[in-house]
Amino acid sequence: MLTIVGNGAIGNLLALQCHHLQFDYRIVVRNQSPSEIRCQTVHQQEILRPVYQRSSDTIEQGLFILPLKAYQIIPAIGQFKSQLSAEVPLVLLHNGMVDHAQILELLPNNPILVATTSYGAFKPQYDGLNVTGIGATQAGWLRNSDDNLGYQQVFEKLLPPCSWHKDILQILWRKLAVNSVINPLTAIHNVANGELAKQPYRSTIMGVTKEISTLMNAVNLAVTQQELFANCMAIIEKTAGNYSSMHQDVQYKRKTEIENISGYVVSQGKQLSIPVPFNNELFEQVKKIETYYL
Ligand code: KPL
Repeated sequence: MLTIVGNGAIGNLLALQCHHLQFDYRIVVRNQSPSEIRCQTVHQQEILRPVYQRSSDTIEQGLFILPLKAYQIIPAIGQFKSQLSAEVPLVLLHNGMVDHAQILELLPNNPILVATTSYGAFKPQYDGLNVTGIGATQAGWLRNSDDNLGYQQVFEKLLPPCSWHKDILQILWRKLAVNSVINPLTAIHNVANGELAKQPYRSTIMGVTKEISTLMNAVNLAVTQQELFANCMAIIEKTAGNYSSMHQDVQYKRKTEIENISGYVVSQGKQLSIPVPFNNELFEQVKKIETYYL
């Protein structure tokens, strides 16, 4: 049994995959949710009739997946903590960074898996799901227990191909660099990801990636600025036609994940006494945009 928290785009995509794989799943929701979801995947159109569960029931077994916005992760763990038995493995699936120390303290015994995916999905309307790109998933355990191989085999079928990493922090920081470049720049300039390949953005992308490589090296994560820069440019090219999640958040006047992306870089810069003016500037600009509508 898999429990999926919330019916965001990735939550619904996971439900659809469970349906295809004939995995027993529930989506935990607080509010009235659509009985049918019209799904447009890369290959076909289909109707998903999701299985829902009210948020008050106890969760005793199976993966407990949190495909949420980064700023919703810790409040959700606080909310479900008393309903989760200590053996239930959690899967944190989000953009940006969250405070892992706080999560490990909130849940002192549960196995915790962290994953990042490049699948593209959005909800064109309340009862719709558009899957815009088949991506790949990278995962690793923040806290493991000996008998989690079975869970690992289930998880890797959900958003394949899935690669496993002992040093998941390295992966999360590299994804953070991609998000720190693409998300704020596309939101501020109101452009699709591909526009960022143009010359005027180059010096900012160089600056943002230089600062993040310096921070990574300071916390003993081996990387070069050139690697981060090349990886960002490759993702810009690969997702050229897409609008980033932050661009969409701004367009629909929703809270963005800027605190967990550029904001995280800024807070690490302060903690390590490393100046991060490029990231700080992007952080301030997105915060300013948010103040117009939040
Ligand atoms: O993860 C993304 C996002 O939009 O949040 C990227 C990789 C930038 C793709 O758009």
